[in-house]
Amino acid sequence: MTSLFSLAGQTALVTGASRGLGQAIAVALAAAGANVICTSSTQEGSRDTVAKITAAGGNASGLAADLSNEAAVEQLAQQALALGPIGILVNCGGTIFRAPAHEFPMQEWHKVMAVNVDAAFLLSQRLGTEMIKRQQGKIINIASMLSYSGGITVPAYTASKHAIAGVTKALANEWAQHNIQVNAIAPGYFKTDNTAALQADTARNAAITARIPAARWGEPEDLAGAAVFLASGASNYVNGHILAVDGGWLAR
Ligand code: GCO
Ligand code: CA
Repeated sequence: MTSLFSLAGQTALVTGASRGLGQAIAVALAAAGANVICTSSTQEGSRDTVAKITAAGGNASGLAADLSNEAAVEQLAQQALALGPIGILVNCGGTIFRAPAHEFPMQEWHKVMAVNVDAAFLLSQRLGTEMIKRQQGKIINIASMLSYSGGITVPAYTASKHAIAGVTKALANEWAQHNIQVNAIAPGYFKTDNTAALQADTARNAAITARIPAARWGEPEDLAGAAVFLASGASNYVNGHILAVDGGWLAR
């Protein structure tokens, strides 16, 4: 059973690995035996994550790319592929911008879509092409509770998270025949930088906590099991699924 979940001998690329959910996922995949390429927007970004993995006896390295820049994403894909076959891609890098819809700046709209959707699609396409040649691969996208509902003053983020859920299913449909499993994790409300504004807002914090059946916010480590499952052979017949890890939020 342990071997079913083992990632030994695999290389994983995790975007947004400098902190928060991406860091926890990178650490979890490394603990399951993967060699993890941690990417972040700056050179220093993934240092902390690489150090954590190395200190725990795992293997990791870092690459930098601004996911809002298509040419940089293309370059990241080529740099990563030059390091050897990549069997696992986790598209975790994301951004959020908060403003009411009637005054939402289009520049921010395009940036959110570029990072949360375009970069994930382009990396999936480039790494997926190599996975098709090897007839093996795992792609994990990070969806959201806002893949299901509209959110409050985060229209671009909501659009991007509905879109990434669709991309997950579209790629799963095309690539399942190549033994590539494309799935997503939909985190509930987690204590990360993304939700800092919500945690700090006493009323919203209380409202959010009140509707989580588990009665607490998620900690990044709560994603470890789902990430390892979807990256491993244990999920070889799971395709196009969006796995909510939300303390029951969607069930309420
Ligand atoms: C919000 C939050 C969400 C969370 C998360 C929920 O404004 O409602 O920031 O976007 O970050 O994605 O799953
Ligand atoms: Ca937004």
